[in-house]
Amino acid sequence: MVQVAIIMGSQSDWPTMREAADILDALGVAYEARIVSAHRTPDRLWDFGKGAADAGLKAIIAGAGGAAHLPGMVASKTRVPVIGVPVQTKALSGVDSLYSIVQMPKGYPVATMAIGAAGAANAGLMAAAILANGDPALAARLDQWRADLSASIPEVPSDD
Ligand code: RP5
Repeated sequence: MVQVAIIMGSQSDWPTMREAADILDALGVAYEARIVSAHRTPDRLWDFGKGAADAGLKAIIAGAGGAAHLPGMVASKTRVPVIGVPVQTKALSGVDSLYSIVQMPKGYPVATMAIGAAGAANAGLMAAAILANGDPALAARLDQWRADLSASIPEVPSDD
């Protein structure tokens, strides 16, 4: 069963959100990716949020840019943990997206990542970490991924 959904406000968000998908692929975590816009497809958003828990989702990664209402609106419709990714915008460099996602009112949390590609990759890791709590094999793969990253960091800077 697919336990992670990656949703985004627009096709234009996919190059960023693919970073989350790549991490989940690397860790062997199945996911579904869908375009669900808070403004352009509000009915799709409502239906997705309403059905998320019954569909068996354990984490939702939601990325949007600008007036980035998608993560917060999904969080208002489901208790499934929502991980928000502020997509970097041209006009305001993603600060608009960050503020739109991070300032949720008490009661409806969104776990907000950094702006852009790093935030999307970390969203994938966060979703994997949530699933790893109940999946020892995934926990081992995530531990190995972290150890590999650590081992890849040189101790001495290079001029090359
Ligand atoms: C938001 O508006 C989307 O999440 C996207 O980041 C931004 C721009 O969308 P497009 O005009 O590129 O479709 O809803």
